Amino acid sequence: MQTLDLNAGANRTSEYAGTSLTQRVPTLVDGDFHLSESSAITEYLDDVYPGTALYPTEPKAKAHARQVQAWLRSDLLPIRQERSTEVLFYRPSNAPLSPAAEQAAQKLFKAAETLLGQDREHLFETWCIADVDLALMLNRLVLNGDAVPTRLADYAKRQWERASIQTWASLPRPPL
Ligand SMILES: N[C@@H](CCC(=O)N[C@@H](CS)C(=O)NCC(=O)O)C(=O)O
Repeated sequence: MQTLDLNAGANRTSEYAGTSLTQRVPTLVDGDFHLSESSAITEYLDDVYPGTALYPTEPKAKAHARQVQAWLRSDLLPIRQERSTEVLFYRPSNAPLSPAAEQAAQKLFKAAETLLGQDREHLFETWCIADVDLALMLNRLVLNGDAVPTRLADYAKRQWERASIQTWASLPRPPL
């Protein structure tokens, strides 16, 4: 695995452009095959490599997992803006949530509660990559100290304890 310093523009070099159509991270390099866009990467890895399944195999559950991922990446913009990933990797924000972000948070909680019910450990029968997306969105709030229903905060914290997530979360990062 190779990390890039985005603040230093390492993704805008011609060398990186040669491997990444989008010049964004993440990009997978698998031999002479190059692929950007995280959902495309996880679907490719699931199709090609054995090991821990990233998506449910049952078609309807798989479609719902993709639905969760696509929704979280295209909606809830005020949360993504006001609780950026700096909250996850560097430090909390001390600005209160705007009314628009509060509204987005309520929408997120309602959807997460519907998906998880009262007692589910994961979104589907077993862990899948959409659990990471949902936990990441919730943790923008949880790790910042914003109010999150206990059931959802517990789910997000548990998901964050997963070894692979901890490996990723504790990668060295350049100072801000
Ligand atoms: N839709 C893309 C988004 C990727 C993305 O936003 N990457 C950011 C870092 S989290 C990035 O590379 N930013 C640098 C830039 O756009 O110049 C995906 O899911 O992979």
